[in-house]
Amino acid sequence: MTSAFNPPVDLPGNQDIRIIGPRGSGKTVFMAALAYWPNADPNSPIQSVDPYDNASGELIGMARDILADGRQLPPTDPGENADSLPIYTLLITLKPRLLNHPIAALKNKSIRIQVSCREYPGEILKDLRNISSSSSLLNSYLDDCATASSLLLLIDGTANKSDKDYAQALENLQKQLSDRLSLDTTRLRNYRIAVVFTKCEQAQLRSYWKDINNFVNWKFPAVQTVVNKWRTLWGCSTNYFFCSAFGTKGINPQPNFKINVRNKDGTYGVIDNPKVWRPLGLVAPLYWIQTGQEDPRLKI
Ligand SMILES: Nc1nc2c(ncn2[C@@H]2O[C@H](COP(=O)(O)OP(=O)(O)O)[C@@H](O)[C@H]2O)c(=O)[nH]1
Ligand SMILES: [Mg+2]
Repeated sequence: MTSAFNPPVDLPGNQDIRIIGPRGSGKTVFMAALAYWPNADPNSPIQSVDPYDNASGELIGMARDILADGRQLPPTDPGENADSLPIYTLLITLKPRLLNHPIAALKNKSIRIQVSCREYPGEILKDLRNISSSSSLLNSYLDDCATASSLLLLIDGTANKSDKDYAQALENLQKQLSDRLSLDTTRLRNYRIAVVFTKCEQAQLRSYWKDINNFVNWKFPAVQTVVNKWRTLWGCSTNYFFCSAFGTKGINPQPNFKINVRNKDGTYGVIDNPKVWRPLGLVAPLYWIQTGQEDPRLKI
C-alpha cells in the first residue's frame, strides 16, 4: 500500500500492451497472478499491485476462485472482434532504485507505473501462420494491435519443436503490423517487444535463469532470428525474460506445481500449494516496456 503522506511518483507514459502467445502459453494466468499478487514478499522491490478498473478486479476474482483453489482457468473466448476483449489496467508500485530513480529514492518516495494489457486468444497465432486464409477476426486483432505501443509475446518455455511455427507466425505478425504502420517511423522506433518465456520454475529452465540469451539461442533460434530482424527493420527495442506465474516452494526451491499433462506444446497443471503461491518475474518485462530500463532486482 502507498502512504497518503508520501504519495508515489508516477512514471510518465502509459504503455498500451497487447499480449500475444499460443493457446496455453500462460497469458491469462500471467495477468491473473499479477493482479492477485499473492503472498507479497515484504523484502521485494515491488510494494503493491493494484487493480485500476473493474476488468482487472475480475482477474483477481479468477485468481482467487480458480487458481488458488487448485484449478485451471478456462480458455479465453475469441470474442466477436478485438474491441470486445477486455483491457486490464493495473498500477504497480515499486520501491525506487537510486540508479534508476535518484530523485524519488532521495525523497524516499515509491514509484508507480500504470500498464494496460489486452490478451488475444491463442488461435490468432495459428491464423497468422496461414495468413493467406486471413479472417476478418484476425484483421480486427491486427488493426487493434497496430494501435498499441508494445507487445508482450508469451511463449511456454517448456514447449518443444514449436520454434519454427512460432517464428513463422511472428514474421507474419511483423509484416502485417508493418503494412499498417509503415508511414509512422517514430511509432516503429518507439515500439517495445518483450519476449517472455513462461513456466520457468520447471526444472529444464531453471539452469538457464542467469543465461537467457543462451536459452533462446539453443531452444528458440528461429524465434530469435525473427525478433532480431524485426528489431533491425523497425529500429525498435526487443528484450527477453523468464517468468513463472506459479513460482517455487520450499527452502530448497521446487516448482509449486502439480503436473497434469506435458506434450510438445508445453506443460499444463495446477498450483501445488496455494498457501505459499508467489509468482516470479512478472513485473520485469512490464517495467522494461514502460521505462526502457532494466531493473536487476526484478529479474530472476
Ligand atoms: N508450470 C506452470 N504452468 C503454468 C504457469 N502459468 C500457466 N501454466 C499452465 O498453463 C495453462 C494455460 O494457462 P493460461 O493462462 O490459461 O493460457 P492462455 O491460453 O495463454 O491464456 C494453465 O492452466 C497452467 O496449467 C506457470 O507459471 N507454470
Ligand atoms: Mg487465456
